[in-house]
Amino acid sequence: MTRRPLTLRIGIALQLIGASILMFGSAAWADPAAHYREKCAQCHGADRLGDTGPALIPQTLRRMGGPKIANMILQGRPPTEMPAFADQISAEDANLLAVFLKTPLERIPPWGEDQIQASRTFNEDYVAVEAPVWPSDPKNITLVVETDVHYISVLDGDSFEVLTRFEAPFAVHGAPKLSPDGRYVYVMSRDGWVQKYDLWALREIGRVRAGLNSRNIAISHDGKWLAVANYLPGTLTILSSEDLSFAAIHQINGKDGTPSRVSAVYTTPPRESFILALKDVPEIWEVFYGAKPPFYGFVHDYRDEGPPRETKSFPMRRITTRGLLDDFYFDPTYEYVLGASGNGDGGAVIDLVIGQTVADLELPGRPRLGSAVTWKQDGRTLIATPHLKDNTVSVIDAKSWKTVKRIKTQGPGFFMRSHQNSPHLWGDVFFGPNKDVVHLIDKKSLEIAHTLRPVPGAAVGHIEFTHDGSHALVSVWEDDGAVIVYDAKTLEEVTRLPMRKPLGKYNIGNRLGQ
Ligand code: DHE
Repeated sequence: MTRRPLTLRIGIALQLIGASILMFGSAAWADPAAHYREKCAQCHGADRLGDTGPALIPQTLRRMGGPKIANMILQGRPPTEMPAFADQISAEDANLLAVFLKTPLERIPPWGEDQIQASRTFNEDYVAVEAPVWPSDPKNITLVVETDVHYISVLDGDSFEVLTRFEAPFAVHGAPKLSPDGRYVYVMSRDGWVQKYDLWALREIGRVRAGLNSRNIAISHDGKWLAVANYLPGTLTILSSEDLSFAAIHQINGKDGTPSRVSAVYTTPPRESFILALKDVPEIWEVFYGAKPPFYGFVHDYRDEGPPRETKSFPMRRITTRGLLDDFYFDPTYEYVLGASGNGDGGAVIDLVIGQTVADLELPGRPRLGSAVTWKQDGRTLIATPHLKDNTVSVIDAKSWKTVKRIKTQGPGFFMRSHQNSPHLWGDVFFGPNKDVVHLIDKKSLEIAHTLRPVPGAAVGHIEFTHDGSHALVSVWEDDGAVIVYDAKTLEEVTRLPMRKPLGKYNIGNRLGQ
C-alpha cells in the first residue's frame, strides 16, 4: 500500500482540525471517516470510488465549491437518489465530511483488464429493433445533456419535441460519440463510466467502467473501437464498441518514466489513430487502431515490439513537444494539430507526419482550442478560438498559423459553434458579469454582428445547430434553465424547452459530418 508523505498526512489532519476550529470557534471533534462508513459507503463504496452513487473523491468533486457539498449532504439532491441527512448529521459534521471527501485517497486501486471486464453491466430489457421506433429525420436528432441531474434528452430537431429522456452516468463530460451510422451513442462520465445507448430503440444497452476518473472518449472512424482518456489511473483504455469489452490499456509514462494523466483523446480518421493530449509530460502520443500503422518508419515502439501479432495490438508513437500541451484542435486534413500550452500562454502547431513542432501560436489568455471552429473565407482557411482567460476570440490563418484578428468580446468564452449555412460564428460569454450574452461574429468581416441576451442575468452556454443550419439552440445553464431555439436567420426566438441545467447539445448529422 502506498503511504502519503508524513508532511502531507499532517497537512490533511491540520486541514480537518482547522476546518472544525473555524466552524465552531473551538476544536469540536467528529470522525468524518466514521460518518462516511455509516452514512455514505453503502451507495458511494467503502473506498469512495462509487457504487450505485458516484465516486466521492476530489477529482470528481472539484467542480463543486466547499459549501455546496455540505449542503448536498444535508439537503439531498432531488431529483437524484441522494437523500437529505439533515435529521441525522449536524451542519458541523457535514462540513467536516465535506473536507474529508475533498481529501485525496491514500491508495488508488489498480484499474486494469480484470476490473474493467468485471464492471460491465447490460440492460436485460434491451431488445434490438430493425428500424428507429420514431418517425423523425435521424440526421436531425439532437441530444441534450442536463448536467446536474445527469439526464439526456433525445430531441426531434424538426418539431423540437422531446422523444425521450434517459438517465446517463454521473457527470457526463465531453461530446457523446456516435457509431458511423448514428444508431449508437457512447456517453462518458467523469466517473469513468461509458454507456452505450441505442437511439433507434431508445434503450440503454449497457455500461462499463473504463477508468476511475476520466476526461473524454473517442471512437475510431470505422466505429469499432472506443478510446477513453483517464486521469485515474493515468491510462488510455481501449474498448470494443460492440460489447464494451476490454481490448487494451496503455499505461502513460513520459520518456523519462514520469507518469502522466491523459487530458483528452481524439480520433484522426485518415491516420487511423487516436491522438492523446497529456497533462503531465511534454509529449503527444499517437495510438494506431488500423490494420497496420500507416507511418511505420516513425512508430518506434511498434518496431521494438517486432512483427505484428495475431491478436489486435494498438501500437503507439510518441512526439516530444517543447512544452506541455493539453487542449487540441485539428486542421481539416488532420495533418496538423494545434495545441494550447499548459501555462495558458499561446500554443504550438505540430506536424503529425514528421512529428515536429512547425509553428508557435500567438494566443495569450488560455485559448480554448477544443471549441475552435474552421471555415473557408475568400480562399483562406480560418480557425477561430475563444479564450478562457481573455475577453477575446482569436482568428488564425491555417496556412501561416498567424493570428489575423483578435475580436474583443464582453468576457471570456467557453463554447463556439458555426454551420456551413450560417454567416455567423456563435460564441458564448461563459465567465464574468456578462455570462448571459451570446455573440454572433460575422465570418466575413470578423466583427461582432449581433449580441443576444436570451435571459438577462442567466448563464448561457453552448450552441448547436439543427442539421440544415436553419436553427440555433442555446442553453440557459440554470436550475430552471431551458434550451432556446432561435431562427438562425431572423434571430427570432422560435421556442423554449424548459430543462434543468442543460449544457451540451449534439446534432447527430452535424456531429457525424454528414
Ligand atoms: Fe469540458 C468538452 C476539457 C471543464 C463542459 N472539455 C471538452 C473536451 C475537453 C474538455 C478536452 C473535448 C472532449 C470531447 O468532446 O471529446 N473541460 C475540459 C477542461 O480541461 C476543463 C476546462 C477543466 C476540467 O476540469 O475538465 C473543462 N467542461 C468543463 C466544465 O466545467 C463544463 C463547462 C461543465 C462540465 O460538465 O464539466 C464542461 N466540455 C464540456 C462540454 C463539452 C466539453 C459540454 C462538449 C462540447 C462540444 O460541443 O463538443
